[in-house]
Formats: sequence, structure tokens, C-alpha cells
Amino acid sequence: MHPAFTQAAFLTSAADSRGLPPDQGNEVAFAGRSNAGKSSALNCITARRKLARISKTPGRTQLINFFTLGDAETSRARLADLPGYGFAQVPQDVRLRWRGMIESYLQNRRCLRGVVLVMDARHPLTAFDLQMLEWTGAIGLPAHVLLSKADKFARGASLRQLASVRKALPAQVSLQLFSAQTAQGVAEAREKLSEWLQLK
Ligand SMILES: Nc1nc2c(ncn2[C@@H]2O[C@H](COP(=O)(O)OP(=O)(O)OP(=O)(O)O)[C@@H](O)[C@H]2O)c(=O)[nH]1
Ligand SMILES: [Mg+2]
Repeated sequence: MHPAFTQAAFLTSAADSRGLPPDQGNEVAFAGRSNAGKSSALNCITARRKLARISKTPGRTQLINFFTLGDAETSRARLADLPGYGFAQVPQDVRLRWRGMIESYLQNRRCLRGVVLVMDARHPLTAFDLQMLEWTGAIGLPAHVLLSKADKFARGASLRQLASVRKALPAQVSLQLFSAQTAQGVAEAREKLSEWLQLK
């Protein structure tokens, strides 16, 4: 593992495009439905249990939270924890605002190298997951899917789910099983991030 992962630090939170850190270096965004396990995946990948806030209340992360990897002063590698989408109890106008914010971030962020799309392995391929893949596909942005909470399945069942989701995804989208609870798949996820973030 590249040592930069465990030197992760919180950088800033953005409520809109004006709050984004300077558009330079390399950034990877974690997207996914509320409660899919984005923040947990981030914490697992950085081996920092309290880096990104985890909550049992979906829709908690309403800002884009940025984390630097490596030495915070000189870091050119960042992870962005996007607000979760598709939380039913959130009013329509709030949902539209989130959607607008994510869409504009994806389309305008020049330092963005790829999107990690986190899907609860038990409930993959929601309408918004497909929308996200359409956006990334349309702008030629690489996407990597984490089928999270794989620990909720027996091994055989998780492999069957992996194969079934694979078939539903565009060929250029990569996919893996992941569990923040058992750290299953963490090495594979770090490898993808190292490549995108050009960690050497
Ligand atoms: N069993 C299991 N539970 C997980 C895993 N990852 C996340 N969870 C649980 O799922 C819930 C949501 O996790 P979060 O990481 O906060 O999800 P999120 O996608 O960041 O959610 P929002 O910030 O609301 O969009 C928490 O109760 C986590 O403990 C996992 O790999 N296995
Ligand atoms: Mg979160």
C-alpha cells in the first residue's frame, strides 16, 4: 500500500462550487446512494476509522467533504466524499439541489480523475446509480464500482451478485466486492486509487 493513504487528513467541506478547494492536482470522488457505505469505504481505505463521518441516519453528509492523502502541506492527491443521493425522506427541493451540485461538480471539476461508485451489494443499480454512470460515461470519466457490505453475503452469493452486476454495467466500468467491516477488497480499491491519483 502507498503510505499516502494512511496520511489522510480532512481538508475542507463544500456546500457549493465556491467552496471547492483549488482545481489542481488529482482528485477521486466517492459517490453513491445514501447509506451505501461511502464514508465507511473511505475510512477503511485510509485505515482511519474516524476520518469521514459514518451515521446510521441516511442523508447525513450534505456537503462534499475533501481529504488530502500524503503530507497535507504538499499533497496533490485528494478524495472527495460526495453527499449521498436517493434518500426518500429528504424533500424534493433538497434532492434536486444535491443532484445539481453533484452534476455540476462532475462536469466542471478538471482535476477529477475518476469516480468510485459505492453500491450496497444487496441493493445495487438504483436509478441514480445508472444516472451517475450515464454522467461519467458521457464525459469520459472512469468509474469503479464498489459492491459494498459484501460481508452481508456468504461468499458464493457475493460472487454470484458480482457476476450479475458485472453483466449490467458498461464494459469500461470496473467492479469489485468490498466490505468496510472486514476490509475485503481494500487492496484492490487502493490499487485503483493509486493509479488514478498517480501515487508513486
Ligand atoms: N456490515 C457492513 N455495514 C457497513 C459497511 N459499510 C458501511 N456499513 C454501515 O452502513 C451504514 C452507512 O454507512 P456510511 O458509510 O455512513 O454510508 P454513506 O454512504 O457514507 O451514507 P451517507 O453519508 O448518508 O450518504 C452505517 O451504519 C455503516 O456502519 C460494510 O462494509 N459492512
Ligand atoms: Mg457518508
